[in-house]
Amino acid sequence: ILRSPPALQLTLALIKPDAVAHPLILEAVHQRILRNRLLIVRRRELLWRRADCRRFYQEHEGRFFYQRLVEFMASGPIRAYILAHPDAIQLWRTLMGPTRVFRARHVAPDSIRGSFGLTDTRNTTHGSDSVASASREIAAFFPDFSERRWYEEEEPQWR
Ligand code: 3AN
Repeated sequence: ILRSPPALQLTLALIKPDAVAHPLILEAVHQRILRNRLLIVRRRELLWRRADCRRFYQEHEGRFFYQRLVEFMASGPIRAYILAHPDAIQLWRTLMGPTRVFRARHVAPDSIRGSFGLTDTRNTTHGSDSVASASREIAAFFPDFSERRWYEEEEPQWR
């Protein structure tokens, strides 16, 4: 029986400056993306300006770690991906592990953050937490990207 494959969901993944600065960690995180069958739709490396960090993390404005987070995310190159998978958002968040590094090391020691996270701020990766934030975050990093055009013109080769 031929069944149509499930629709692909998109998520935004970031590899943060702590990991981009270390080629072996950068490569290890990239391999986890491939190994777990996440499809790499787009990818770019960039240096983030502070103003863009502030906007991206505006929901955390006022939290004790906000300034630290903005300084850190602008401190060196980051890598951004659009990833696709039927369950991309949840799958990538599971691969990342918990936000807090102490928790990550204890409850998910083999996760990305459990393996490579340095502190609660320098925790290796970011992933969108909902469909709404995925589309907002994808637009922030890939302003020319159109999900509809991708789905119609490029995605069919994967179906
Ligand atoms: P996640 O990245 O797991 O979705 P958020 O959205 O709550 O977590 O936090 C965004 C980022 O803010 C985290 N990735 C981390 O770098 C930083 N952060 C969050 N909570 C803390 C904390 N308690 N102490 C320091 N930094 C934090």
